[in-house]
Amino acid sequence: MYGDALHWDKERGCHVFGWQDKERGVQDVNERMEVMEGDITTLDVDAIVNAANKTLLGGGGVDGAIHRAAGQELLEECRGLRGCETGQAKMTQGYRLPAKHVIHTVGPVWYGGKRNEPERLEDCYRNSLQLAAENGLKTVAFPAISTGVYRFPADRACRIAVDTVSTFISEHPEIEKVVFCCFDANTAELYRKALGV
Ligand code: AR6
Repeated sequence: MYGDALHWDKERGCHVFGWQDKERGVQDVNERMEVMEGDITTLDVDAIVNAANKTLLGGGGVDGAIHRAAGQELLEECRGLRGCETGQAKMTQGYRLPAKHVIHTVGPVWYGGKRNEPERLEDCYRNSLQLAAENGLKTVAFPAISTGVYRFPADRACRIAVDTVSTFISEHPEIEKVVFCCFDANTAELYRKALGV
């Protein structure tokens, strides 16, 4: 049996992956994507992705939660990055987070879909994974970028996330696992629908 699902480690107080069958080799793309409901700051993965704003200096939602959990040093490193354009991604260390790195990406604000919002959202997922791959990272967790304060319709955003991630990882077997970490049951259900599980 393949026992690599995320589970809660009581002693460490974070979510970790279980045993992995190295003999199994490259897996099916669908098996390399996982939906979970919870707080992304609790995940022990190579990188969690932050749905940031262009300043990269923190904010509300998942951005606020990540900065609070990682501590002041994250903000200090972010200051040196001098912001980020919509659809682009930049990486920092994870500091006090169980995750080793944070990949900060800036999702598009939804203005009705006529300002290339879907393309910019695709860019967020692709550029974040590109950065992960370039740095030898194997496990990455995403929040539902742009679906909160930035108002991108969640069903469409989830489909874009799943399509873009599956295309990327099918071409990059070195990315072992991508987690879609949802803060609510409704979003998790939309991801399951998009994944057909
Ligand atoms: N773990 C996982 N998902 C979370 C968490 C968490 N701890 N907290 C919230 N979410 P949002 P956006 C979900 O608003 O729409 C910030 O102020 C949330 O339920 O965080 O890209 C930034 O600085 C929703 O499903 O990001 C920007 O200014 C998803 O994360 C702006 O918000 C994204 O919601 C970015 O807006």
